[in-house]
Amino acid sequence: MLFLLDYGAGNVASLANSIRQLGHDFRWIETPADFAEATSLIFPGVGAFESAIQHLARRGLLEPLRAYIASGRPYFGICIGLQVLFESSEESPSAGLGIIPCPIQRFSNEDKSVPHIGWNSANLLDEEPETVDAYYYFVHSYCAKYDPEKYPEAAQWAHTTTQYGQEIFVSAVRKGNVFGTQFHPEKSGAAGLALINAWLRAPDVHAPIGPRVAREPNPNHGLTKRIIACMDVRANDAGDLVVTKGDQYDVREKATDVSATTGGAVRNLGKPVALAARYYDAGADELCLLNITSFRHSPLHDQPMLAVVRAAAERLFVPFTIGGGIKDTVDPDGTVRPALEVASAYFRAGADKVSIGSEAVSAVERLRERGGVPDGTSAIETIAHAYGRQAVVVSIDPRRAYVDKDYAGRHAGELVRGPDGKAWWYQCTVSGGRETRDLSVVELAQGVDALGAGEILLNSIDHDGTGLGFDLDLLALVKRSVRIPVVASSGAGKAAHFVEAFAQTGVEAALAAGIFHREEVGIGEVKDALRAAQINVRR
Ligand code: 1PR
Repeated sequence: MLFLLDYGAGNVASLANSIRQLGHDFRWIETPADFAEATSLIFPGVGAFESAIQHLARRGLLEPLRAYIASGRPYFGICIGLQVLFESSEESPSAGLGIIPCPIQRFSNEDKSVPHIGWNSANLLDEEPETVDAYYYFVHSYCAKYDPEKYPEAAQWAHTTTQYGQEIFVSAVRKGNVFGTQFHPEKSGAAGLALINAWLRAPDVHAPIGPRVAREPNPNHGLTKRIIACMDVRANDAGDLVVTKGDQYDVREKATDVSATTGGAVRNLGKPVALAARYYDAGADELCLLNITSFRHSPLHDQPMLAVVRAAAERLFVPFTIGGGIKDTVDPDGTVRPALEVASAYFRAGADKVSIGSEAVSAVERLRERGGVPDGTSAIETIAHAYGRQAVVVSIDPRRAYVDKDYAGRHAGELVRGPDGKAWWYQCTVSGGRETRDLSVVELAQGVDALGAGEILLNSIDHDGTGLGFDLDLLALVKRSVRIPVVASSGAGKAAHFVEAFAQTGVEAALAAGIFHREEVGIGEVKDALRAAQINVRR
């Protein structure tokens, strides 16, 4: 019987969905005794190394896991499920299982953004010449460096390697009964499903291992730029959850451009799960669902939204982010729900990342009041501690604040000047742009980086829905202010806009909504334009 090990933190729903999709049965390891019944085992560890080890130890599963692997029965570890095989991690004071004698180390952010998020190639070591296996989805800040001179025994375990920046790391291990991937096959589309299927069919095939020699990094790594489709979701006036889309965040139909019967109604562009499935089939690298009116309700009472996430997770085998209302909330009956609990509900339903908006602004305001010293209580910190920083996206909704040409106020150092002589700074807003704060986008971006966010989703209220292109000044400003990946958002009107965003600002991903919903531009068309401009994208 195949068993899955769920240590209680992280999205294991995706792997369960993939296995069901492939037509296999499985059971969950619930007690130490269950290991005895397992004839094969997958450990889909998502999250942070420290929480994983502590959860396993607390539930008495760590030693049975070690004994299971030593018994020679097939084991497949994913992400943290691979990392626990190693002796230690810079992420944690707890020791790993020590099966592979090598530490897990943090990527250097000298030459690149960390975490490493996105689709990268895995290169097989036992093929001649080293062949690219396929593109898989990675999301991690720590890795096992591939270094046969320093860690010769560990290098014997390496099955594939991957290059990020100028670092080469072990992206899959295979030896005896043990297989493990740093990437997430359950989130890697058709290539990932094929890999899981191959292991399920022959979990104990032992590949021969050839000699391991040091490899020189290529001038360019294989990480691709990501194209993300975003769905803003809210209840329409009939109470159904629909995908909507605003112009500069106004999602209601204008009385002038529609019939008198729909004027003023919430714009309805389709059903969230059906649209998400369409984007998955069209080759979207990621999807994003934003519950744009969640600030009005307690999201844990927002069962329709959780149901949407569950249904989408059954159909999507690429990562997806859920945003809106990720903050400490109080239920109508007075029950306090910490942000971590809200996020956990979404992760359990199948989301891979949560996106925090308004609460991130408050957290950075509090951080500034404390002179830049984090206190560990913000939603960003608590969720990143439990699930790893790569699971925490911060969605920023800035708006241009125009000032006189002789402005000398607090934000004078961050002014951007347009060709027409106008000057502005980018001011942060909350509650979908309804309120502004005396906080600039640079202060917010650097603050959330310091608090432990893994990625920034950078909207622009000025450009949203205009089709005029991304706000390149804004993207460049934020990109050079932080060391975490930045996702460009708002304003895409044609494929060339994606090319200019990547080429001119170096952002890691670009997101669009309106043009995809209205089928004006396809995801394939965007990728063709990027490929023609020599920008690496996943096929
Ligand atoms: O504050 O944590 O509850 O999160 C609320 C989330 O909802 C935030 O991520 C915020 O950006 C989003 N949101 C709130 N109100 C709106 C609105 O439109 N009225 N949508 C809203 C934000 C921007 C993007 C949009 C891009 C691309 N929408 O999601 O998809 O601008 O659009 P385009 O390609 O058509 O130009 P919290």
